[in-house]
Amino acid sequence: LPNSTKLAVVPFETSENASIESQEQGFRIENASSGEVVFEGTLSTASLWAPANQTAKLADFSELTRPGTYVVKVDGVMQSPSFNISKDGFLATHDAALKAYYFNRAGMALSKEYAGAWQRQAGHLDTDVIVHESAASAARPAGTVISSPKGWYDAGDYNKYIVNSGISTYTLLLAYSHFEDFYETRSIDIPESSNGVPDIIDEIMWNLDWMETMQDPNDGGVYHKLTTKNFMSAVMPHTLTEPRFVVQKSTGAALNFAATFAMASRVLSELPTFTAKANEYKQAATAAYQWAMSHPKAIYKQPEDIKTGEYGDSELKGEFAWAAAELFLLTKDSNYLDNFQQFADELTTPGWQDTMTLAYISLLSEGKTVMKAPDYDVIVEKVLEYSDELVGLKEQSAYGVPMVKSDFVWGSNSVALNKAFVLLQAYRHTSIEKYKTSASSLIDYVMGKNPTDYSYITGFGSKSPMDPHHRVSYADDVNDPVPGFLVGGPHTGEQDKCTYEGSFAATTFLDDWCSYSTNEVTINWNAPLVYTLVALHSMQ
Ligand code: G3I
Ligand code: 9MR
Repeated sequence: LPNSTKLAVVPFETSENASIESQEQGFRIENASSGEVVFEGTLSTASLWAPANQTAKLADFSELTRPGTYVVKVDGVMQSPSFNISKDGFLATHDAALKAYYFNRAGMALSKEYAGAWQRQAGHLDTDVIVHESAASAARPAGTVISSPKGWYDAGDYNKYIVNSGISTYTLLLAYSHFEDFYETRSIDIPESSNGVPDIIDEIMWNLDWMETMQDPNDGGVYHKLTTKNFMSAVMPHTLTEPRFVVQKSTGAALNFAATFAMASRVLSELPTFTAKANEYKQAATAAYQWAMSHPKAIYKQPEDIKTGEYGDSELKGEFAWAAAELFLLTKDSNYLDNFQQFADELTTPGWQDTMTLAYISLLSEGKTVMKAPDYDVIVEKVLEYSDELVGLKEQSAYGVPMVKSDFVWGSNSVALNKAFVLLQAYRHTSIEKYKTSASSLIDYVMGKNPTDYSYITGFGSKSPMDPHHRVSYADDVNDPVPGFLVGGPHTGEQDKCTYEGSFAATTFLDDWCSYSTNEVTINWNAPLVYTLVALHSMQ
């Protein structure tokens, strides 16, 4: 973006470039087509970025604000691919990141009109889903058939999981609620685009409709997931007919559900078309919360015959805090605020397993008028304290990015973007530039300013994943993967036993179907991508 901080990372081997290191090294920015030099500067001193075990210098060309297409050059060392400076630079990526949810819809045929080359038949209608014995109750004994259609496929696999559906849907709802004006008119070209409802809400409804069916109306409990017994092979969804099950009601699922539906009720109550839904969701959220309070230790335990994604979590303080905070904001009932305060703890980077910070984010955004000043001040203080910690990490980083070794877990790219997500809350609240700058360093990172040179978003950038672990992308006959998906990113776990080239935290990445630990996609990783892009675009 024209006014953003602009940094290029110039990596080099100390031994090979000894002469370069000993002198002040210049860089320049050239117009990509004419070669005209539009900016000249000096590289920073070299330092080590531990996650990649790489020595790097930074080229700061923030002062260049003129829109255009450019390259960075350092004589004898490197020339970058071309890149644009443009006020609309993030729009196409944003739209694709949101549309990725449409591409992952279960139970719907994707027509050529909206899906283009990635058109496909409907898969998994999920109108006959079996209650697994782990989920049996008096009202719904094992083998009972329920209908649980729609929703988004989780990821590269075709199952649907409540726990990470919660944070995904929440983050998109927050994007809508913070940038309503943008979404009022923004079309991503989906079948509902002309129905008078913002497209992001239409897309969210596709998943909420599914999630709602995962609640047992008899007791308010929520099934952990809807799944086949095993992961299926990589074929198109409509060819698969193996039975699907709803599995065990869990405390984690109930709380994620309660938080998401409380938030959805609050946001939708402001849209006239959704008055009835908003009321329905309020009941659903309340019932799920009550179920969780009376079943606080129903930790999900994978039944022996179920082998798909576990999303297991035994530490649920953050989930309790988040659900309580959302129910407080919805109902203004101070008992919920007391519950939040009872569970409240330190902030961490949000993720499907770590939802504590989501409670703070919602309270920061909506709590000012309904909380006592000292209580609200604590929320502000905590968010800023955590954000300052991230800014500090960025300032110490040779890559100019608040990512340290321990951030490189399965889904490291979503760690990066969820950090951006938190930093953007600090920026919205204070308008202090350093928070936005740090957030934008993280979008730069996933878009290619990283040691693999990959833009980790399918379809975007000069080098982006071509073989993500995404069954549709693998099985269809289109060369390009379905666009707009953030892949998981590097880490050294190697759970899939593929052969990796890089061997450090930030370099162990493989653009191959084989690599589900670094090159899969999932709905909860795309959500902070959508949020970060719309936020940086709108707040530039
Ligand atoms: O949280 C711990 C951290 O404390 C510890 O230091 C670190 C060291 O390894 O591990 C962290 O836990 C990791 C956890 O993700 C949280 O990030 C686990 O090692 C890691 O194995 C785990 O990976 C999860 C993976 O499933 C395997 O269970 C991913 O988060 C999760 O996104 C992924 O989800 C899968 C679904 O199961 C199936 N569908 C696709 C989806 C995406 O790949
Ligand atoms: O495709 C599965 C992916 O969605 C999961 O994230 C991953 C880890 O749970 O597992 C993948 O499935 C693999 C399975 O675990 C082992 N056999 C190979 C499967 C991939 O083809």
